[in-house]
Amino acid sequence: MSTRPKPLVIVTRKLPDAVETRMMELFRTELNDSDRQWDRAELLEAMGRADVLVPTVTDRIDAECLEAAGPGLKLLASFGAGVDHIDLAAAHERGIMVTNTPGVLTGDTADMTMALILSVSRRLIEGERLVRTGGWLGWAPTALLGHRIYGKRLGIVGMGRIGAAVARRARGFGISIHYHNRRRTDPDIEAELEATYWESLDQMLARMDIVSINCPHTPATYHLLSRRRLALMKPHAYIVNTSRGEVIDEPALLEALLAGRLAGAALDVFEREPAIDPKLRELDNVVLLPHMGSATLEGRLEMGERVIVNIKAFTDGHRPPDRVLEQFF
Ligand code: 8YV
Repeated sequence: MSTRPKPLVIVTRKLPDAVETRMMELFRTELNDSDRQWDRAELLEAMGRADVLVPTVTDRIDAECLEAAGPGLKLLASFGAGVDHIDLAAAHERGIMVTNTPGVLTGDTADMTMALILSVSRRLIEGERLVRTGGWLGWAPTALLGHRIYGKRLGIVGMGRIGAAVARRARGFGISIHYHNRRRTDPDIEAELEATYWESLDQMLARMDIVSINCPHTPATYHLLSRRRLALMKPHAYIVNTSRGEVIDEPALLEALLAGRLAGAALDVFEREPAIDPKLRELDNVVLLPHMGSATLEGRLEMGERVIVNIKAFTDGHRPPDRVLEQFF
């Protein structure tokens, strides 16, 4: 029997019970039962003690935070696919590995993207609010008319795993697929999706009926949908974001919506979550969700499994499968 002490794994937020229980069995684990988001001092304190930290999107692990890492901290096993809350360069400089949970939230996030496309184009939230508030006086031929999505053009910004999953679903709704990506995607996938590649994002935006943001937030994609680019979109177009708020210049988007230069927006993510401009909340042609694109129990369990696999591989001296390499970002 090995007497090697188990590594101290500190989890910053409440995870599903099954995930936490397995972590307790495998590692020396500290949980956050209250799920209260830690303040900076609490996060730094945990960084100083942990061998492995399991952060989420709500923990900002920047260079200053990484300065507080104790000598034992060797792995940030993030619970989530996006890693823009972690300063990857600073982590790697300190010899701290970063892992994430890719793949397991692809379908759920793509489903939510379709739900948002339908919600904004078919005015679901407005209709629901009307019924719920008792304001519905009965059917009328011209009440709550939305727009048909069949036959429309969808421009996907970022054709990675989630972008392709959105495309597959959208095809089932009779939508034609267009995309912009740093690199043109595999010809087989392009053929399967009958997708049109646009090297120029500007050219694509000017021609789409619906635009879906599916790229990660990196220094290169910050405000990719800038004021100038939003102005290229057609006034009847909808924009949907299930990626990261920072990819869209949010004040510029609000201005475009207020000026009627866009038909609507459906947003699951925001630039300064959970803060949202009150003016955005007043608009009827905007659907607002609280960052719940991947929020299924099944997905959260699978994310937890990925985190455990990554920690276990690392502590057993193997290479964790979901290492995030700095050069990808
Ligand atoms: C997660 C997400 O819920 O994984 C991501 O990148 O944006 C979300 O779907 C969240 O990040 C968990 O940390």
